[in-house]
Amino acid sequence: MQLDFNTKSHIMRHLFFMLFSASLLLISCNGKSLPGNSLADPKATEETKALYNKMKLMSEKGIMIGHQDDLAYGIGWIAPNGKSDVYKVCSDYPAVFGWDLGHLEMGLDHNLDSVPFADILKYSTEMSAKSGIITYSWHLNNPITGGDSWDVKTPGVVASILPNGINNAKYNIWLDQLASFFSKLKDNQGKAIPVLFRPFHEHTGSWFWWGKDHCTPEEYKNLWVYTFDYLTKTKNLHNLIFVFSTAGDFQDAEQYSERYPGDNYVDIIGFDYYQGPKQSNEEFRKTISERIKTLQEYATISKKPAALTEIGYETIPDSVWWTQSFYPVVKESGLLYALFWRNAFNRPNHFYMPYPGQISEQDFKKFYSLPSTLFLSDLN
Ligand code: BMA
Repeated sequence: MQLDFNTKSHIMRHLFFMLFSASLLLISCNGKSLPGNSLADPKATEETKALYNKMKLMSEKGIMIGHQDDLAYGIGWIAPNGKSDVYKVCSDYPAVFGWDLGHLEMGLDHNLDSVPFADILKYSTEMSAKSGIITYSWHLNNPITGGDSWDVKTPGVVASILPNGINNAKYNIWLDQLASFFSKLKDNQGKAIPVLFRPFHEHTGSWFWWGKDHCTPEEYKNLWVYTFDYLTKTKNLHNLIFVFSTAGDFQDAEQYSERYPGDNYVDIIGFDYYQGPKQSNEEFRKTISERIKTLQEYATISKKPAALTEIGYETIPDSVWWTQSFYPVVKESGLLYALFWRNAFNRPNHFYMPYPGQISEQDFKKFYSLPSTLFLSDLN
């Protein structure tokens, strides 16, 4: 077929654009090749740096699969009478273990989902010794009302805990409680265990007191920087990898980063996203793919690796969701990990991972066998 000059130059432009986009994608997928992407904490321990680098290297092999509260409870069991729904289905543990520190600030023994902090410490130590990645979120109470994270009736909560705010001293005590927990994370040689810390998440929504409608972007950023400085400088903790995570409601990179505190305070960027009960698989794939694309654009700008910091489809009502809906959107995404939310023992139909007999069990086994889905045994 003869091509005229205009058509050829159009094809050349197209090819050039494709090559250019592909190289951008490669750069953003390959944490290693990004310049200046060391940890935000300049005093981070060698083990913390090693973990961060390992996570980025692993993302070249595939995506690490995580589960919230995996070892504490599941469908029909609570520890010590049972273990990991993920293990029961595929005879391997998740690569990433999520835990929540909500209520630690109150000096309580159990977190807001009834998991003893002593157990969280034990599981974190055990699993990091097996190369598992530990990540903590923090559904902290409302320091003004004493209500929970979802208590958004009183305005000005964030401002009240910042320096010169009436609750600043209280917030410092809360951070002391958190720091005391973090300082107990020690390996068998007495070295600090590196962990991911993801505070003040989903702040682009307004359901938590630190959310969009309850503080200004400046106040949110100040809160983040204050927390970072307090833990790393005042408390001298150098085993933390800081994860910034929005809700899944942003339209572009500008909106995504409106409350981003700065490259010197963040190590990993991400967002939380769930397939809704009325959302079709097609709609889910389309929306989440767009969000991941935007996230990776910002990953390139900020030179930070990216992750799906919370994800799932409650009750997994689709028997082939893992291989047909979730896998296609993440398989070439370059994301570090995807953390699936908890299999609640105390809330019927609040689960995000299969368990024996659940309708997506067989599909999850196929998903597990794919070379680019990474579980605990892939990390050694
Ligand atoms: C939410 C739900 C709640 C839980 C909270 C913190 O998404 O799972 O039941 O208390 O996370 O883990």
